Amino acid sequence: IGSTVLGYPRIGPRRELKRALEKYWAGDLEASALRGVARDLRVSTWAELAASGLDSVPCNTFSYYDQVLDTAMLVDAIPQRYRDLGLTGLDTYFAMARGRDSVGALELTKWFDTNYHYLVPELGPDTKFALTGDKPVAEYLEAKSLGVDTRPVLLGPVTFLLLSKGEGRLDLLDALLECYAELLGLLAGAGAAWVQLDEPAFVADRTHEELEALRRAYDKLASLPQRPKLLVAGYFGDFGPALPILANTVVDGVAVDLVAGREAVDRIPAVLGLRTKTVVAGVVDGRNIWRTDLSAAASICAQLMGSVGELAVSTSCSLLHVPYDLSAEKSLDPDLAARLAFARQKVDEVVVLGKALKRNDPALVKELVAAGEAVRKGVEQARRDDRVRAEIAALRPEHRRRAPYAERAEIQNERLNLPPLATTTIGSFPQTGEVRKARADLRAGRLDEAGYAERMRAEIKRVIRTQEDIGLDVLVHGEPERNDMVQYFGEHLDGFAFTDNGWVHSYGSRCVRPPILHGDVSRPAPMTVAWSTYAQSLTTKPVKGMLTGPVTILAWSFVRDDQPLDVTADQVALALREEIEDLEAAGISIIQVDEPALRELLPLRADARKEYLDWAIGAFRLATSGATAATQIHTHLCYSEFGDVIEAIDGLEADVTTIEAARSKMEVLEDLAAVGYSRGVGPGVYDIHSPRVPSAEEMTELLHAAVRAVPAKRVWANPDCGLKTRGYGEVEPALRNLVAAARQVRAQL
Ligand code: THG
Ligand code: ZN
Repeated sequence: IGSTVLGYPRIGPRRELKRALEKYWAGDLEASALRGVARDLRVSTWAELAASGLDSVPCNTFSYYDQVLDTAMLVDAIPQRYRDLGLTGLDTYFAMARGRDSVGALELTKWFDTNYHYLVPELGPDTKFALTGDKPVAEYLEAKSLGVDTRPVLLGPVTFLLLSKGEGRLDLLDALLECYAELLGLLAGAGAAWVQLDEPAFVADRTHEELEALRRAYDKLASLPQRPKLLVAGYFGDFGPALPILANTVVDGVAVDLVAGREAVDRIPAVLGLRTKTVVAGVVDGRNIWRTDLSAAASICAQLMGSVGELAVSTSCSLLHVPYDLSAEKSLDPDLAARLAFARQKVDEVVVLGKALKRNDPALVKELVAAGEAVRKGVEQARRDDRVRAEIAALRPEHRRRAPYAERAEIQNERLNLPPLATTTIGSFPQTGEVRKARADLRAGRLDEAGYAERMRAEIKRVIRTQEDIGLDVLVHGEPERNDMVQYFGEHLDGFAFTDNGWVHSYGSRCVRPPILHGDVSRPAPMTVAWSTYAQSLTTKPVKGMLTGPVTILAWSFVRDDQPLDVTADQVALALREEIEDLEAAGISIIQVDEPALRELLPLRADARKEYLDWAIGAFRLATSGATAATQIHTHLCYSEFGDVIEAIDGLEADVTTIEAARSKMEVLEDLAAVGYSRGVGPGVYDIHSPRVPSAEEMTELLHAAVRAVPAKRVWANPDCGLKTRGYGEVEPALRNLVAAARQVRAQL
């Protein structure tokens, strides 16, 4: 294999696929034209990777929507309700991804600890796998016809089952292996020398039964008479016990993540089975955007070389999680740009490493050493702020502690005088065409700062009037000034930088542009105070201040890797602490600090979780504990199942926690009660991820369920997330129903 990458971005260097998909869905593009755009993207990716000098180029890394959904389609795991729609293959696929008419989409959830989301296949006893698709074979042949002999990448069968939902899904392994066996036979027949099977589920803790399933799967696939060589890839952490298991099968190679799973370097030489296998060393970080210290990476490879069959070099995981090309960036500070590598640059790093390992070329060795020195020097030149460092050094436990809750609750109740089941929203209101246009006009210079602020104030006024008219108890300013809840704060803090085109795939056609957290963080000026105080000046109802928490800011940024994350989190927390102080001084009585990504960064292996939660909770508390007892601190959590981190939610010590629960039917309340959570809680009673307007009756029922689990004076009535992605046509009636529901339940108390 020599040198390779485990995968590549697919949305297009200018988001061509996003545009084509959205046009196709709107009915403005033919299926054939969409296929043409997809083909062009595949062709240019293969051409670029082949020309870069990689020894092995991956294929089947393209997807119209999601690689897990592709796998479900490949093996005919299509739930009956989608078949019944009677659509073409492509439209059935999109119906599963996005829903169609009255048929909802498959569930969307986080891909391991990344900000990418995959669709969860639904399996059951009725599932009959059959190899009905040919996407991997077709892509392999398509590349071959262009003169590029590629390595098809498949989601491995065991990880596919583990990521799916359905009782007894592992019982389906043998049937699924039949499909994989048939597919491997076809790929061998087409000429594929290697196939990559991704099994990232095994970098998380797995039961004995699951590890046995892995052994069984690869014993079976490796014993096929006619098959390509098999490379099994584990990434986002250390392969752990899966490594010796795979080493004892007759698969031909394993790809290991030596960035997130660096510990494996010392264990590999002791795994005797690897002495006859190819080990693909993932030494170039596939998830972050810093240049690799190539001399350090080369010495890791050198350390492994004698103790494995063939040593190859690669990225730690697919490059899906980084932007395409640094050379598209024209406005980055040159000193910072010199420290960065996006997907295209990481390919070059892998190629250089691969060459250096093959021949003992002094010029290449010099290049590696120079690259290593440049990286280390760049890190030393990172923005340093001695004031921030002194503050961090001076932190004491009392900086993370507020007055006791009972005391806070009494003062806050007196100050706010809210009814039981107080109604509120999570923060954002629909982003109208005018708001987006104002932002675009500001960026393009068609609108000056003053004109922009004028438009934003007009929007805030409209949002406040709307909420008063609906009769909500606690109002928000609606966040028209925010493009993204992390990007906005990054733009207002020192120590962050922004890209023009650094898009990273989030799900489907959606992308985010993570800020780059490259130096010590501080707050040069208030970030939200003007908007919040303007909104508060328009009403006698309390207006919530709205901030994004330190963990979420880290999770959704590219973060410096030259110091521990907890130090960086505390720096962000100190900046937020100053913001809270300013909001309080300006008369804001309720401040919400959102942490939707709290669960996302939870380590995949249980033994690392406590350490993470300690610093994550510590950073949140550092941000919020400067608030006086009279200020009510809210937090908001969403996008995850929170069962694993319920105690941590209690540990945040927020006065009120609003949490996505419309779908899980209030179970989260029982979970919270079980760990002794005794503060305010707003279980979302309106699922904003669906365009459906919930009736007052159904929200009344959910609120009744809530007051059975928690005393009414601690319950809040709110939607389960921000309203940014919805339209006013749905939001207004839904919020009116919400207020009616709360009033009705109150009347019956
Ligand atoms: N911000 C960031 N990460 C996130 C979310 C977020 N991860 C989890 C969740 N929310 C993902 N959800 C979305 C929802 C919408 C979009 C992206 C991620 C989205 N993106 C626009 C697009 O692709 O067209 C681009 C937005 C822009 O112009 O900045 O709509 O809220 N960081
Ligand atoms: Zn949310």
